[in-house]
Amino acid sequence: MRSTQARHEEYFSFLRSVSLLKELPEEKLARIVDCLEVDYFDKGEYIICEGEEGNTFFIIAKGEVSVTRTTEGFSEPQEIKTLGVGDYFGEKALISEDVRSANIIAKEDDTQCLVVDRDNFNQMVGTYEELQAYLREYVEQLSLSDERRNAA
Ligand code: WNU
Repeated sequence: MRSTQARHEEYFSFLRSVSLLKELPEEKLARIVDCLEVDYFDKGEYIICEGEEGNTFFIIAKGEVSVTRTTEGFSEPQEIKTLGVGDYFGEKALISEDVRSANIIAKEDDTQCLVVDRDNFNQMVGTYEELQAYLREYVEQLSLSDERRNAA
């Protein structure tokens, strides 16, 4: 059995490598590690379903996921992109206070995600204006590209 200490150090250094979090001070990052949950998904499993309510933010620690979304003119949701280790998702529902705007589907067995709940997400970004501004801008861009895709 791996010690709590070892687990803590492992996730701490992993989170430090995530570009979004690289500026966070040590104690902030350590707090996030304390509050993390790890979720495991098999290939084809839905991590997020479009249209559902969501209160969590995810960081991929292992594996790959596919992002798909309902698109005008297609009967099936269309793949927008794939994300891998160190990428994150689920920020949009939290920031826009809206339902999930896309599906996230595991592409591999034993895909692992670090899960941060809304309160801890708010604590994480809330005190950092740059981080907040960055994510808000990004989320706005996502809405625009969603519209563009549907108009195409
Ligand atoms: C896209 N349109 C929509 C991605 C991840 C993080 C950032 C892009 Cl900062 P949610 C579904 C999630 C959504 C996003 C993610 O899917 N997503 C997209 C798109 O073109 N969502 N509507 N690309 S990957 C991605 C930017 O995280 O958050 O809570 O759940 O709506």
